[in-house]
Amino acid sequence: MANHVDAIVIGAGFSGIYMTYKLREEGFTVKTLEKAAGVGGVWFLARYPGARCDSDSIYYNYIFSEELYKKWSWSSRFAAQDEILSYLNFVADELDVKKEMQFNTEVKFAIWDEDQTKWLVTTAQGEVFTATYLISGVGCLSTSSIPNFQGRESFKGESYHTGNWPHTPVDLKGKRVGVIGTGSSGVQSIPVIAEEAKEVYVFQRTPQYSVPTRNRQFTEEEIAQFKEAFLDAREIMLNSPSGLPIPRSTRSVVDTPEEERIAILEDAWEKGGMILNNAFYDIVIDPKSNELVSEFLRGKIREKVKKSDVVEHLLPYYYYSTKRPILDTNYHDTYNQDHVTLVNLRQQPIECITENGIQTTEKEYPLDIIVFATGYDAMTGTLLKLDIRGRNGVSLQEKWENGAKVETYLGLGLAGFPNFFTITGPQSPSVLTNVPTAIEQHVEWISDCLNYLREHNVKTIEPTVEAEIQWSKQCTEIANGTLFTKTESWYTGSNIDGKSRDFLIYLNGLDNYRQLCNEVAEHGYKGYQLQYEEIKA
Ligand code: N01
Repeated sequence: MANHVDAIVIGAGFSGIYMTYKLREEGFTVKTLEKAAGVGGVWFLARYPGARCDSDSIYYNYIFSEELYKKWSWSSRFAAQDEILSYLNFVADELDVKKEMQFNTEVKFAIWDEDQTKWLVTTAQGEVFTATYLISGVGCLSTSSIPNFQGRESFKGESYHTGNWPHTPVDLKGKRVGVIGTGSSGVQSIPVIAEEAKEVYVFQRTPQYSVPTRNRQFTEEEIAQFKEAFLDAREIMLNSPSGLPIPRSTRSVVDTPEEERIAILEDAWEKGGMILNNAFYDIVIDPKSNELVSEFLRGKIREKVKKSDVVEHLLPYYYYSTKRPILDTNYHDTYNQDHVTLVNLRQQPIECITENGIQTTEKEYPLDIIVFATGYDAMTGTLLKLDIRGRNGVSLQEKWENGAKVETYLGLGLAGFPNFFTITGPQSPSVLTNVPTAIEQHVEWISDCLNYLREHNVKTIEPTVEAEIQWSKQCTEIANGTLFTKTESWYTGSNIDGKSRDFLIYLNGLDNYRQLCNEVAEHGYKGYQLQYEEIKA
């Protein structure tokens, strides 16, 4: 049949590239449909000034192949967006997967055909494909969100979202630029925008803790050393909770004597990167521990910001690390510059966007450019937009009650949606790990699963309702034992107006999760129901 393949993969980012390769190598036919004009996923789209990875580059890559790893050399400790995009193109070319990919093709609708036991996939461009398996590689942060500011359309200047930045340079020179939002994207972009713009206005709702990246260029010798140490580093990454070569910490903040605690925090601060938030095991568990670390980080902000009337507005008081930890280069120092103005939205909320700029309850800020660094409809946003319908035509929106009741099994599959898999889906470790490592684990598990189905003449696989309920309950219980659920963040869905609050990340670590997934497979896909092909006599 025309346009029929064994598997359709949605998205050509980190997930889609590896999934496509893996299945093709296992002898399955694959078609990968990607909305954008090239590979890269979020790294194709988020081209804002200062966009940079905040996992160490030497770990923010595929580790399944030593040969592939050794062919690529990162230029600096934290790679910029264009280098990561080049890397993903390099991998896609090395693995020769672009021939399985169709770009500028947006999946709009997918429905399970009960009679044919196939997925029927329709694109916005009007093409129809069928596939035995449907695999989502859409990522957790791929639907950018602009809050519904009144009057947004009336603004006469330019406006951009960090997650959907133009492919041609935006000229900021001599311009008055307003940035709304101080998450990772805002914090990375504000110092870079301030280097060029004439005036910068930062519209901040919640101040942020931040740790320096300590980014620097690598030397030839260092690159050679990383490559030499690859196998050892990979071993630790595969067995660590974060997917980084940082073993699980056994140290408690409160139980560590003050002098030693400060020395550990200072050392992590000097080293930069994600070391600090991984230095103790109880930062997101014990409020007292959290407060000690939070106060340490507030102290750093007080040291950096010289303007006494500004610094108080920049001090965060939420539990550190319960919003995604942020790394920065010169973020807080930027407020020492006279052309940078902090607007505290807790004191003067945005009333509307006008023709000329942003109107708060206190005044109008005239602007030439507005940058929306307002984040993403994370975890479920993109999946819910796709219009996926399982058995009996039931949509994902209906199953998940429009986000009010999200349940999955292992973040990998859904009851009522046969032969459907979600790479880094809700309730898997996903964004609380080094994401490429989590992606590899899912891709390999899915690929093994499809091999098993082929070898055992299994027609369909889907989680049982009971397994899904148990898994979801377990994820919620683990999350409720932490401070994560006590903070408003995109982790909990509270960044999107009207979105239900839920914590959709499995928090017991990638190491434990990997083991659980392996056990499920070893026990003949425990928690799934399998429907076998009828063998004709
Ligand atoms: O988005 P965010 P992001 N009025 O949701 C504010 C990944 N990432 O794009 O905190 C005013 O974190 C909102 O305020 P508040 C990374 O996982 C990775 O920055 O809700 N303000 C917040 O300040 C990251 O965590 C890299 O009070 C409003 C900001 O907008 C994730 O993407 C780089 C508002 C949104 O922050 C998302 O980061 C960049 C409103 N109505 C991103 N609504 C790497 O380096 C929202 N805000 C790998």
